[in-house]
Amino acid sequence: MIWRCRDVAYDLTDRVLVMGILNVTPDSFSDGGRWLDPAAAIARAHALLGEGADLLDVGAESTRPGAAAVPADEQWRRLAPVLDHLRAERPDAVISVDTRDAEVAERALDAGARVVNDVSALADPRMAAVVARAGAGLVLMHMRGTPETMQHDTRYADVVAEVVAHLGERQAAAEAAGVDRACLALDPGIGFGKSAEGSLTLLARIDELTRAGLPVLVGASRKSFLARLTGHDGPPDARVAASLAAATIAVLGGATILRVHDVAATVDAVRVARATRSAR
Ligand code: HH2
Repeated sequence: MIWRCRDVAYDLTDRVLVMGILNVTPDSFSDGGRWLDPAAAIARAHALLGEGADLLDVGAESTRPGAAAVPADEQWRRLAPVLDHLRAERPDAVISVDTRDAEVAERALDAGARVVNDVSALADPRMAAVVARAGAGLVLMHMRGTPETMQHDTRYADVVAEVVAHLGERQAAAEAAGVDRACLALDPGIGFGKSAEGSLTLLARIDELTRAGLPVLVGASRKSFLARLTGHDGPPDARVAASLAAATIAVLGGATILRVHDVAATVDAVRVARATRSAR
């Protein structure tokens, strides 16, 4: 299985990618404000790459429950110095931009990004064309509503069936707009309009998403459903062990891209999970 992101083609037949999270935001749920200063963000990017991140997901808009949209200009003001530095210092590093805005995606692709991570799965009508033109990788994530409204109703008749159907429809829309199937990855959107039980069910049945034959990305890192399970209601960075358990389960279920805050620890967990999968 190949995932094509411009000039980079990942063979995910026997490989799991670790995507390190870099939130250049004042308000992200886990690390808000820590990397808003460009110098701190750039240092963090180098650290994540040093820990073994295969790619970096750089975002300038928190999508935690209840968060309001950040205007494209403000997103770009936060992102530009970080992307410019990375392009100059680490042109080999694969950068994903976490945005719902085609304008931000376009600017980031012009600045060397190779992936667009769109948690709205093409809500912006220009997004597919922007991605297609660049031949970039595209992550299509399931979310019901917007970050502002998504937790209002988290009931589903069958959460897995709804997510699979929605992502299938979004995949078809992306392809119809010219995005190469080899560039697509699917994501169930853990915590996006889901109850804790819904997130757990999606993780438990992640193999049902892999049946589309596309790479599956899982973003469970430090999310609140893990705190519900462990009973620890401390800060999100106290959820590392629980996140590693979730990462391991995702890999055993066939996920091939993990979006995480704790890269070094996840790289080790992935090695064990992958070896176990191969030893079956
Ligand atoms: N989760 C978050 C943000 N972007 N993208 C994908 N594809 N999948 C996810 O699960 C996902 C995502 C939320 O996590 P984080 O970036 O740490 O927080 P915030 O949205 O508050 O910045």
